[in-house]
Amino acid sequence: MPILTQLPAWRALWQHFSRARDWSMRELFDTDPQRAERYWLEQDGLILDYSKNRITDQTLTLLLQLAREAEAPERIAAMFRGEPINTTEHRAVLHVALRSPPDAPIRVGGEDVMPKVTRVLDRMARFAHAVRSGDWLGYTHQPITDIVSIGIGGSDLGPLMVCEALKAYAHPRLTMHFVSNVDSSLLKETLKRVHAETTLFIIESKTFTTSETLTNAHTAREWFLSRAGDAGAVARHFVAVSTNPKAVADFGIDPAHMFEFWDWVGGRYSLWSAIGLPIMLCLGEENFRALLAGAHSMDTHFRTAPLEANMPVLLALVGIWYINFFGGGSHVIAPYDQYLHRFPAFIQQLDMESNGKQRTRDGRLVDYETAPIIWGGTGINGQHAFFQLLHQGTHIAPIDLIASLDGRGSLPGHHEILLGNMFAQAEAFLRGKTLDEARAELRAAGLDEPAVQALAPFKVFDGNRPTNTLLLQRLDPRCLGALIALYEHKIFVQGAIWQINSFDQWGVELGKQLAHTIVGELEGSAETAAHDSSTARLIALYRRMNQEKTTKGRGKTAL
Ligand code: G6Q
Repeated sequence: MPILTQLPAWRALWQHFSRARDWSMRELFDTDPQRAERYWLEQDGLILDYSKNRITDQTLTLLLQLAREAEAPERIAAMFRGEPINTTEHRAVLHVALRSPPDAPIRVGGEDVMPKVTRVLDRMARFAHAVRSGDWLGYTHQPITDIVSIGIGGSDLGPLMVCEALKAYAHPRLTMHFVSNVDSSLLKETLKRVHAETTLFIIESKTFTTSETLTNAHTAREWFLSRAGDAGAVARHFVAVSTNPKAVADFGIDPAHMFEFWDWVGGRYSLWSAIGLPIMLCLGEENFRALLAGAHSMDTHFRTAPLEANMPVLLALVGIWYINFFGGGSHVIAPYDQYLHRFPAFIQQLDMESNGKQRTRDGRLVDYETAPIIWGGTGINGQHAFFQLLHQGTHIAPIDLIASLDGRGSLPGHHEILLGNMFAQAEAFLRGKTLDEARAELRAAGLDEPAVQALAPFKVFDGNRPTNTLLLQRLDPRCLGALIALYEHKIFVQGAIWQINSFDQWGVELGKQLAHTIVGELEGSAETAAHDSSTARLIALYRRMNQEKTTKGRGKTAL
């Protein structure tokens, strides 16, 4: 495997950076009228304007050379061939198979996985149709009105984000609820709003061993049984999505009511699999298939387009330019669309869990930055909050501004204000405001000269702050599918260049192990293990408090 920092392109980029660090984007635009046209790409209903970055043609040439020397194209091909590129878990990485047409075989260890992908998708569609049409009845023969999805992390964020993003397409009778946090307040508040007779619970867990999900699922089942009074009714109200049929059966769900997926689907890449069942229930088969089709179209573009016209590759490379050369440690996702309000959280997991690593695939410690810190929120709200730092803070974070062009579903006048703000912000991040401009503005506002001189420095904006503008033709299932796949592949290309495995998550596994020991100690069922003095004190405090509560008769409440 090549060593990244010894690649000729890496070294050439450092030399190039010694000049590029002082470039002004204002000047780059002033001296190159074709810039916006050149750094513009349209694909699968998405438009990417990446002109407001501190790049030139030469920067891009060198970054593309870096991608080739780091063997990113070989990694991309290996993923699509179904090779076990998740090396620490010895697994293929084939979320792309889940949205692939059924007639093109994709093999994992010699087996064509497409027949089973198609089989599960068809089962999901039949089930979704039965629930949505009202044919699927609860134990008192009433149609389902509420769906409670219980899962966490990758088994929650994707379906939640998509159901929110495509709410405009939701079934009018079905209300979606997502329970992830084991803090019982979330489940309690959810159960207050639903009725056992008309609620369907979907237990979503790849492993079916995750304690948060199983605890919530057990509590939900107790709540249900306390109302239905008949264990036979569970079958009409609980289904599972998992790769682990034995654990599902042990929980008490008939495997006939389990929707399967496979170990070559990573949790954070699983919304396209049976984990997307809440999405299919909410939006219907046709819209779910449109979501898959949009993603597949982006997959085909990613696999076949030349690197220099490849949207995920270009986004990845521009990101690398800041992370590794300018030293930008964070990246902002700012959708100007309320329906996309969970998109930043979804991308946060996708990126930080995939590329938050410090060892290369062959076990060496990296000596360069990897995943940035991903953060953000809806852009228009952000303008009234964290954008201050983005304009005048000391920390420079590239920003993805995302919106849909089509304002037809919007109330009169709203969409223009929304997009007007987004375009204006992008322009302000690019141009900034010089001291002279600030002074002129204050004079024009009628301030006297001493006041102008005193205030003007505070009104200076450096500008030169990078943004990508990403426009969706409209926020529909197809465009959203393409948008999600765009980020999945961008993240993969960055991981490939950094020589890391983007598909394991040992940091997440650690949390699962650590909690296991201490939970036993808090419950009082296990002896206290050797801990540092701070942890031991916290455990002791909890135990003492908990004993006091029980003595005073203020123990745990039932639902
Ligand atoms: C995703 C992660 C993680 C995982 C959850 C839930 O890529 O591995 O977020 O999805 O920990 O795991 P289960 O689906 O096994 O319950």
